[in-house]
Amino acid sequence: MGSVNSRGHKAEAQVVMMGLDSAGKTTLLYKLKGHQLVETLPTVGFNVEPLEAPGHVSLTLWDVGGQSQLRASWKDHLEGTDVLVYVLDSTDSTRLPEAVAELTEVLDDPHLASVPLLVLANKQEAPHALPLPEIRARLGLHRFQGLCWELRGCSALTGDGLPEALGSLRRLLKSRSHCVSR
Ligand code: G3D
Repeated sequence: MGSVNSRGHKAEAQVVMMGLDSAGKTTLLYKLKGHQLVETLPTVGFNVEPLEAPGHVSLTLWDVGGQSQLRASWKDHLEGTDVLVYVLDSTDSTRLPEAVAELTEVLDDPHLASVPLLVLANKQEAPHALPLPEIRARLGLHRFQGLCWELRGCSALTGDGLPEALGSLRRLLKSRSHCVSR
């Protein structure tokens, strides 16, 4: 907490957003910032953006999966993370097991042991998107029941669910001092 983000604002919260490539992290970031949708390029390494939510929120984006060298470097940046946002592609049931395995691996990191988690099931507007209850079941995070995590459906494309996701983010930020180790 309290670091200076890429525009020189004092960040009040460090949010790390992770997910497999193509989950929609970059699109989400720009939608949350109220920007026009942009042609996205694959995220290489990480982006840091101040998010204009109440309080300056610094958002760092990481691709996870298939990049073992990068993983070694992003793990160094997890210290000081206030909330972890994990983005899933609801339309890609084939890669869901991979996404869940990566999330499980991420959550094993000691830097994230008591960091609240927001899972965003993105691309919910797509006709073949997996419904939220199915995603919840396939996440297998019931062992974290009662701990600080939430699952939300959203669409970075239409913006549906994003106000609720920001509400969850704020709630999780507030509750972070009460979160117990997973
Ligand atoms: P990443 O940053 O996680 O790698 P991107 O993902 O933001 O680059 O998005 C990957 C692709 O998913 C992009 O499509 C993007 O338009 C699409 N996408 C992102 N969010 C949504 C969403 O909510 N709904 C749908 N239907 N698509 C979404 P392309 O075609 O450029 O690869």
